[in-house]
Amino acid sequence: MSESITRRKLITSGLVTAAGVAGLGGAWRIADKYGFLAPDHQGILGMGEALTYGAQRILMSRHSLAREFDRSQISKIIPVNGEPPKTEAYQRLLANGFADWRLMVDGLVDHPSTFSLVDLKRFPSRSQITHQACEEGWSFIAEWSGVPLSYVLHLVGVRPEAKWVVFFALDDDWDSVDMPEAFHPQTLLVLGMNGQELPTRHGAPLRVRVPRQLGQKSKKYLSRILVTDTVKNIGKGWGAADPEFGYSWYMGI
Ligand SMILES: Nc1nc2c(c(=O)[nH]1)N[C@H]1C(S)=C(S)[C@@H](COP(=O)(O)O)O[C@H]1N2
Ligand SMILES: [Mo]
Repeated sequence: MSESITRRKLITSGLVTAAGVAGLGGAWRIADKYGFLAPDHQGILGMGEALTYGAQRILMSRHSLAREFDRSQISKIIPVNGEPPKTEAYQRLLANGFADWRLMVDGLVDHPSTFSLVDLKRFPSRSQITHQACEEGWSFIAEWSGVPLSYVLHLVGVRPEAKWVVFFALDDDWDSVDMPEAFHPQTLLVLGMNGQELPTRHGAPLRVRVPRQLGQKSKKYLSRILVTDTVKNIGKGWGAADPEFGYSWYMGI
């Protein structure tokens, strides 16, 4: 039955119609087949999350850009969410100016690699002034500079079967994005903020900025980037730590 609903039909008539035609279970399999299923879907009960993610992925171009602002619009007051990791390991890295820190990039790539801060600073850099909104209700505009994630992904050579890019942080937080988000031109590995080195509390030595999603997705204190075709074996298998605390995996705005 699912074969009678083509990708084109799914896009023109929508997932909800597909659910009507094929039943929820059928719509499910179709959404999964075409990559519209968020990793935290949790079966039929999580249909709402899947529909939000699927619908946005259909309606918004995969290449739509987050708004960029002028220097004059940069916020004077910049809030912070959370404290830098208190672990001894992080404190030691910090004390040494992150000279011993490495970013590991591995998984479904041709050349698993580790990069130092010096390596990353030599790569082509881009700056963007974007809005970061926290789910708690505050937000700010800042200038972020760094290396497009796509540059690093091209360097290590992502295999065709890869579906997700997972970020691991030094405070044990973790999260993931799909391939359109990972290769999106505004998805940045951030080394600097408002013309300065990235401040400790904003994620030094390296954070990611995913400006088309809520601040939660922009993980700080990165240590590893894993390219994979499944997130089922990480944590509870919901694509990020946040869904374990009741948030959705997809944070599109
Ligand atoms: N590693 C890590 N990254 C994180 C968080 C965190 O607790 N740990 N908090 C997230 C949340 S909820 C938000 S809103 C933003 C806040 O970024 P800021 O502290 O630079 O304002 O960072 C995100 N990245
Ligand atoms: Mo947040």
